[in-house]
Amino acid sequence: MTESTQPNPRHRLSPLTCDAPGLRQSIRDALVRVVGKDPDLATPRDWLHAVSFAIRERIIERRVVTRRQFAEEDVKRVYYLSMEYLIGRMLEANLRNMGIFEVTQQALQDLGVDFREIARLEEDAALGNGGLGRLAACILESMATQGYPGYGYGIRYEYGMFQQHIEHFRQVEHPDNWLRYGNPWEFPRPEKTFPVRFYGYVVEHHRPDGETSCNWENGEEVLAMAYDYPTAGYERRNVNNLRLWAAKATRDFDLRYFNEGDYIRAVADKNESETISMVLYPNDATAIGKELRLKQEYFFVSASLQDIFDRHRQLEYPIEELADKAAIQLNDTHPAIAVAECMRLLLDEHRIPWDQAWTITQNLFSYTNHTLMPEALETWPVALMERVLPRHMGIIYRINHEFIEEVRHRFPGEHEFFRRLSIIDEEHGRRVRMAHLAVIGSHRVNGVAALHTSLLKQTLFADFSRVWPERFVNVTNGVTPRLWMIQANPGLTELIDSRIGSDWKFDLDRLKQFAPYASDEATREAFRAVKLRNKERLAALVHKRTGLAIRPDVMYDVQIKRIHEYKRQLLKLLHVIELYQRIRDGEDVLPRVVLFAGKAAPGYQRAKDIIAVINEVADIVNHDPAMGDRLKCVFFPNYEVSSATIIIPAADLSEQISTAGFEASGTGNMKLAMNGALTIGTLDGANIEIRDAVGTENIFIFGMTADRVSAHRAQGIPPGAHLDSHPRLRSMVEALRDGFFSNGGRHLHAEIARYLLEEDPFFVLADYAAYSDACAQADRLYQDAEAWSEAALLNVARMSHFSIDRTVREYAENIWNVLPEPVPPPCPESNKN
Ligand code: B1H
Repeated sequence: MTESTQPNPRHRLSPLTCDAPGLRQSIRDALVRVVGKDPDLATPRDWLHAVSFAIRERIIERRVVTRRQFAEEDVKRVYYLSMEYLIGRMLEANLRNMGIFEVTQQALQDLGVDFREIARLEEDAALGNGGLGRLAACILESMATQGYPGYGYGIRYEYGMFQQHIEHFRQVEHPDNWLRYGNPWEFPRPEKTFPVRFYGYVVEHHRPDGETSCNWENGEEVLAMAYDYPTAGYERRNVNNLRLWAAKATRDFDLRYFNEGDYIRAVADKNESETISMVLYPNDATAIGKELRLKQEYFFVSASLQDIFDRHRQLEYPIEELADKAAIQLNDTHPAIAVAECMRLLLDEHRIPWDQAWTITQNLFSYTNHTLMPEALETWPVALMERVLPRHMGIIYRINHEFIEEVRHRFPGEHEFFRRLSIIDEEHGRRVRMAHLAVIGSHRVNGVAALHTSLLKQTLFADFSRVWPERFVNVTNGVTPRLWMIQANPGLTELIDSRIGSDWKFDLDRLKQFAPYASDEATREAFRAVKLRNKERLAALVHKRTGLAIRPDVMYDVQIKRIHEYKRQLLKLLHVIELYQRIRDGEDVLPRVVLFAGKAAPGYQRAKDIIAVINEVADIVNHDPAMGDRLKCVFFPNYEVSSATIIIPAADLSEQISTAGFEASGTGNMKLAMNGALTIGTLDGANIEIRDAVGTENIFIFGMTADRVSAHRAQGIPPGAHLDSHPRLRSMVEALRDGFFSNGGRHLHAEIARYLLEEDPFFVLADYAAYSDACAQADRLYQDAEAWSEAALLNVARMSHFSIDRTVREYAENIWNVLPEPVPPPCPESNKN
């Protein structure tokens, strides 16, 4: 596939029809001709695949149109490099964005097939851990919706995020073999392969122009093969491409053994190089220093950059203009080796002098930081980098040298400062700091919420921000309203449409027009009816997944996110224990369902213990007759995008209770507020901006601020001291310690109590009293159904700032310098449905 700018007139496209008869025909044809099944014998999964193939034909058609227009119009392209894309199911999202959801349901019904029944058979594409991966998926969708020429690049993991089972209260990980039944949404491109080298050595050549160029020789080569996932913008306009790379053994690699006559070994060994794209590392917000991970990072970066350079060449642009025609966004430091790889390609392949290559590289790249947590900051041992990527290590040394020379000149004599700025950390056994490489190699660095960006400038990148204050900018995260409102919450969507029309779907700012309806009694009543239906839908799913029956007519209080100490699931669990004790003491307590969901990294023992304790407490609470249906505690297993679309619209209260200063942004907080859940949260991440948007009276803010947290840490108060002024808290922690809730895991409960009393690194006990008060405040407001509904509706109407479209526009205008290039909609004859 070349990037031709001259469409051949004989290659005119005649779009497929999107009316019910046309779709019906396509689905039946796909069932027989692509899936290969007699309709009389087809299983629900066969129908799922048939409809998916019928839809993908229509999407790829729009992709061809989009690509042609980009080529004709000479657009600047954006390349988003991310190790993670948490996409979820594709059928319904594609149908809705193609504007053919209802008509396809109709076509299926005509064929005697129930859409819901087949749609739930689709596996989630779970190629990500959490917020960072979901953000990448939202950004791609928004770039397509708004017409930005955006390309996603990542890895086609054979196994995505593990499937979480709960056995004997504990998390057990099962492999996520998501491609088992094949994947109708992908277009394999066996002709699109690039070699990626590892190991070997560097041979230097001194060139006549005084520059030295290098050849990286020997070592091993792996092939990266492209799989394309077309990504449809809302209302069938632009279709962009997500290109995921899979590792394939090269033929050369096999040949070594063939020559030795060991045919069987040659074929069997293919496996080894193909392990590179085998599995997603399931560590959210934690770096892992494994060689395979470094190889994954370089593998997809090298293939992506070769592809980007190739496209630039095919479009016949001079290499010197690369940064005028392309922008590359690094999603955290995971693809930061791209800075060195870009330099390698410019220096060694294109023979560009260093200084010119460096200017191009800096203009090309920008970097998003997603966390300040020290354990998430990637550093690689110099020795490992030297062995796996010897040429890149050389380039990194030179980048570092030139950089330190520059600052030496500007800040003479500040040796301590240079040491802190260096890409090489000399103190922990010589390591390459990837964040430093990313900052030095980019023209812009952004944090993902206002507080996070300001902390970045004060802490992690304080030194860099002295060197380049203008380089650091904030771009607050957002979420796509197409998935998180329109698809997830059709009831709310219909209610909004009935009041303000449907323009808000294209421009979330128009949602503001919905605000006056918060004081309209009929709208509030309709809102409560929608919530109730959403709760019934969730209750049915909870029953199916856990066997537990929950009432739909009580407050749904949810904490749904990765399990992590800093996110403080233990704070919520203590509140469950408080409510339990109060009910046992005969107090009148507002009935509620507390729902937790989230995965723990398999190697993160504390997080796994937290899951076990939640499940054991839940088991006691749920089976105690004294609770009389007033308190249910649910651990919803295997939280993923598709379950989030059911849980979020049913929630009343959104738990965003991280220790202030630790959650870079959060995006679940946005999804929940948009769906009319009230937030109970700390002044952390985007919570602060959510408060500013919805109004302090429509959110429950509590606890220490980030500044207070630092001061409190400095004071060194023993955590147990917080029990002295709070007898209830004492009895709760003691119940835990003494194994009141334990079901065989007595030791575990005692250990969690000890951890809180003696360590409590995230100040659960210090914040408990404030948290409990905020919960009580929420309960009081909930008892006034009208006041609660009003606040909930104001949350919905005032969340427009958190549309991912606003986020993407900020990147486009302030960082990428690209313009949208919307493709005209298909001609009306082919558009009827
Ligand atoms: C976020 C990560 C992350 N921050 C390392 N950092 C990973 C770091 O596999 N790894 O090595 C994986 C993920 N993820 C999250 O990004 C933040 O915690 C959220 O606060 C934020 O909303 C989200 C999107 O910006």
